[in-house]
Amino acid sequence: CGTENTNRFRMNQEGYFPTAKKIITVKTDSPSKFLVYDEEQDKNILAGDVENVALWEYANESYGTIDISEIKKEGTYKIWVKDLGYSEPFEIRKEAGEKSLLSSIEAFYLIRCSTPIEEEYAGVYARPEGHPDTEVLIHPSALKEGQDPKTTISSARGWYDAGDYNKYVVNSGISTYSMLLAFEQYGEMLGEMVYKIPHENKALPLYLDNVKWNLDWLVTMQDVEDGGVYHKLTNANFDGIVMPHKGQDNPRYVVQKTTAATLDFAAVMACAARIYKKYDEALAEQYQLAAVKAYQWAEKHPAVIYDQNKLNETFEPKVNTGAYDDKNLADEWNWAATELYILTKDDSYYSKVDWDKANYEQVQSWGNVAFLPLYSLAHNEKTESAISHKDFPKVEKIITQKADLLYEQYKTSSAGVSMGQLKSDFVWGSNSVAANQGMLLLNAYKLNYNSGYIDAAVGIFDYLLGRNPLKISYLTGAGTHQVMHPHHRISEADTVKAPYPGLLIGGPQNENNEDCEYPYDMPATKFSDTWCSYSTNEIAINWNASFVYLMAGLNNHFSH
Ligand code: 9MR
Repeated sequence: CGTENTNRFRMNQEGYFPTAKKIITVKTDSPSKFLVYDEEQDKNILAGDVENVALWEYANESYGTIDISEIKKEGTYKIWVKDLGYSEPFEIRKEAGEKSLLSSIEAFYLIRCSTPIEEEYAGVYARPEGHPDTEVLIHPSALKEGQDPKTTISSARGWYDAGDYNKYVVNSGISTYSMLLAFEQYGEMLGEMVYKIPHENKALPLYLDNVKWNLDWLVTMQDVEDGGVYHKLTNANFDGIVMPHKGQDNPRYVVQKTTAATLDFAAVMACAARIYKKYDEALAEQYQLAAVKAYQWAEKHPAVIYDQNKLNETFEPKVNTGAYDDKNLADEWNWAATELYILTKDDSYYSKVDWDKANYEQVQSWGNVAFLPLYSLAHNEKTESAISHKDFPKVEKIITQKADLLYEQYKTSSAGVSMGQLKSDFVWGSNSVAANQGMLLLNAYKLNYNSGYIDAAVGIFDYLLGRNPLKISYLTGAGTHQVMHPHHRISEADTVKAPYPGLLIGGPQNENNEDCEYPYDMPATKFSDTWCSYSTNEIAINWNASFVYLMAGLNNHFSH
């Protein structure tokens, strides 16, 4: 039957759900026949044609798709293609998505700030407490008139944003929301799962208790006097490669209140109030008050944009860490107003929403949250009879139109994936574009139960777990060809060889890589599994949270 030529085959390295669409991709220039070999039965059980053979423009390689969906029996299989030989073995199993879901949720424990990470839960990844953040200075950009520059606030807890040790409200906003929406929609399943995470507030399901760690920090970022929210909590400069409990002599600051941070905060607090109310009314009330106050501040300061260069011209110390400098706030206004409207049913919030002002060309990201209020509204409209709006058909249409486009890309591409069919998919953090496409598709599925949307979302899971040009699993600790050297300070500085598990790294892009040498140069292949590549190999909470959402939706659909 020919020799092994495993380099030609791309597959989901965690396996395939028995009842899902199952696509394997093969690097080839010409259409040919395939066979599927079943290891248990020691025979070929299916034959077919390699389809869609064509150039994948952004990888500059030619691929074809192999559809083996009709095999539904759990087991271990290989593909054989004429002239190419055998693939590596792969699995069909009901638990194909379990490790990805569990580990990506548990990762949000491992990256906690202000607490020791316990061996009981984290095993070899246990570590002493990082940044307590109980005495954080107010940066001169945020000092009020006459305020003592030595004033400190306590701003403990939260998740480290990424490979660095800072905490940014804008990025925390979309991350926390994605985690919360997953619970709102798949809470029954997420509430039943067993996580290696300590349980603090027993009134809450452990999943929500885990997310609360970040809400606890977010709450402290609001100036309770006026309701405004600081843009970030940060060192003046990025740290070296040190563990978080070391090198804490550098002062930490909360920096300038901005409208983006304040609106994102308002949206997340309103969403949290609605979800936590069922379990802890006092907590929900606190979140609601915080949201209302933040929104009021934003109304009084509608356009305070974060501009780090300008800030550094005016204030000392200069701040050189992540900017998250969103300049277009139409989407943040829609988001905050919608979440407050859903929570309070007060139409004066909804009257501020203008769907036509936001941009839906790309799926959600930290800088464009246009789709998030649509998800919340669509979900709550379906589940809560009290919310019913004349705009609903429009909301539904914006979501399903985008899903139809993604499905079309998935269906017609030689790569069998919606991701990467547009050049604009390959931005910094391209893997979150993929995961967020999955989140959009799953939300669209809830509206009209079009099973093609689920197929395309499965394609995203495949892509992230190895069915990609580089044949690499972008989730640490999962798959057979794993990322090993993410730009993650703790993983680099600790003594454990393998990085923290459950972290989705940023992914390939070729627009902004001044950090390293790269073996390939195309948008879909410019990637390096090295510490130096912060532009393709860093981890970040917003990327992880979109992946948690995707895996919650798929596990709920296929294994629950
Ligand atoms: O995800 C951010 C990406 O969209 C930007 O292009 C990039 C450069 O500004 O910054 C990314 O966010 C980083 C943040 O600024 C600091 N912590 C690490 C984040 C992930 O790389």
